[in-house]
Amino acid sequence: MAGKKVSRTIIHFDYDCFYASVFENENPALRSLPLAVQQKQIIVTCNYEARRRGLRKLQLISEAKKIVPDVVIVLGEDLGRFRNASKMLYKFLEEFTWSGKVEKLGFDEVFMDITDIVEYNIDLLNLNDLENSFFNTNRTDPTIGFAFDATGIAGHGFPDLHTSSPSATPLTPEKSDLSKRLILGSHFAQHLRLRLEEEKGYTSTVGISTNKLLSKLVGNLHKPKSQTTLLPPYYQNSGGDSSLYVDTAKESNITKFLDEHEIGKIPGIGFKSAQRIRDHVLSASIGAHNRPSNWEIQNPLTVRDARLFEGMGSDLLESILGGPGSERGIGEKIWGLLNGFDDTEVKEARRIPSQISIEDSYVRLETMAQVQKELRILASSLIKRMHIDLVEDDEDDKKSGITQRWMAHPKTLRLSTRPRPSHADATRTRTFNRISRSCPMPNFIFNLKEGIDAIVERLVEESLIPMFRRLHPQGGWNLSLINIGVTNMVETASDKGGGGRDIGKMFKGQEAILREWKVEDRDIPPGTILKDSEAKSDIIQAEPSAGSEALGGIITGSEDVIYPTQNTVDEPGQWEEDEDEAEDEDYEKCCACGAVMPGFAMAAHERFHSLDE
Ligand code: TTP
Ligand code: MG
Repeated sequence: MAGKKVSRTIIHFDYDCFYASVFENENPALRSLPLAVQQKQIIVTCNYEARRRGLRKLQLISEAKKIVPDVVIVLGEDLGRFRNASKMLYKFLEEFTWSGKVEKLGFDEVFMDITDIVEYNIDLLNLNDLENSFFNTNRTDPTIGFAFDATGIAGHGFPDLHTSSPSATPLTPEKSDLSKRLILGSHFAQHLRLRLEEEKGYTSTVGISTNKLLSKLVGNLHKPKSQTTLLPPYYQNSGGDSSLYVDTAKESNITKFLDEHEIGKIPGIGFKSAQRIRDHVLSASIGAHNRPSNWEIQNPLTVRDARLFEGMGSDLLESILGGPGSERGIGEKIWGLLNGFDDTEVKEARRIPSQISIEDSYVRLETMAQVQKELRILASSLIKRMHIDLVEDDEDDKKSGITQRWMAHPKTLRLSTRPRPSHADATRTRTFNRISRSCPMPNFIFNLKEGIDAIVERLVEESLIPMFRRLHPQGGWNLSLINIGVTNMVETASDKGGGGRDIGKMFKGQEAILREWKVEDRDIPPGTILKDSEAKSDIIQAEPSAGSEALGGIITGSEDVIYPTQNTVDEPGQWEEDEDEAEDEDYEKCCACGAVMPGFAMAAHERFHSLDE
């Protein structure tokens, strides 16, 4: 361990058959039945009773009914219940951290950095009586916590101590600081898992290690209702001299564990990057001529084969993956991931989302009347969502009659669309680009006295339609998606009694502040109001995004088909690199996770990947 920083203890939660569990918690009678959650014609997930009887995720409803005729099917198009459950569970876990470092990935995964709690409890260990240890979960009350046996880990380990060679020594706290941290981390993880099950009714699968990458991956080894700790020895350096990864790799369980994975399964290595690495490494041995399309996808490449390929390292990866538009330092980053190195922090829990956006996809949207109608629907959802996420009760202000206040003001309004390419430029790889326009947020949106309908009407007429016209100055468009979002959040002062906290006060005296939010009929030049992170995505910009045109194939009749899956897209999961790829006619492979499903299910699946709060 040549790392500069103290090694962290990170745990990763993945709730078991999440959507199905949400329904089971609403109606416990469902627990003992085979239960499947439907979106479109697909089972997006099913409970373990259904899995035991042969059903699986992303199966066609028609197939599922053949296999388990008495399967209970519930509709999962309304994402509200999943979002709420996800938030509730996240808040529950957050209560247990001291650092506040709890990060959601999508609806059903959570990372926690428990380094501080674990360190604190290591100091409390009585090395003479490890079997009767007590884990203190509350610094201010030494009686709160749980008893545990600190002579070994809770749950499974990798390598599996029961099946590996006799030379594999059990993990004991005497061995190293890392051993202690992992033992304590595993017991704390188990405690959280059981509390989550007992108090909230959700089972989960957990991974325990020293970074996000490893904890997420190692958890997958034992599902469901289980946990796995990646056992020492760990050898890796902290970056910089990347040649050391290979030198010390031999005895490391990190390498042993990662080496068996296909490179596309490593979070952080996107679909296209994985394809390029496969292409490079496999071409060298097989030869590049006459390869069918999708050749790289069908030819897996393990982390080991990539890592040990001649000349492999940051520089070679940079030459394979770098270039215009690529992330800076991509070679070094990916080389780190192949060696189990990931120094990304678990982000602190946010009270306020960094953006809120609502979108819907369409078979075809090609008249202004249709667009206007859709903008109204989306704007209404957006404003309701803003009220839920950004407005709180203001206990202090009962006298003035204003009982609510904005916790944050988004300063930018953004409209994005995804036009379909015309037939002439539609290609087999079907890359769809989003285009966007942004403008400062109009201040009437913050009015809490006026009804939502009136605000929606003004927003559509005064902001969204003018933005839309500038985004599509010429006719002849045909849209597959519209997204409206608010970004650039500015938190209002949280000290009670501070000025400028609610809109009533602002309307009275804060012209200067409001001026900033006034709508002007112009685009924001890059770098003025937007922060760096937003500047990247706000001005007209192309974002590659997975294709959904296969939807058109199964929906006939009205051309103005609106899907009931209108969606809140808050912060996209950070490990997704969405690029587009079409497989054969009936089935498509997801660019982000590799799941294969009928083409028409891809749009819903794509939105699933962009779910987050
Ligand atoms: P997963 O964690 O992939 O699945 P899961 O939690 O249902 O099952 P597991 O026990 O194997 O972890 O996804 C989380 C939820 O996201 C899942 O319950 C349903 C939803 N989902 C979609 O809506 N569309 C999809 O394509 C997939 C894969 C999942
Ligand atoms: Mg899950």
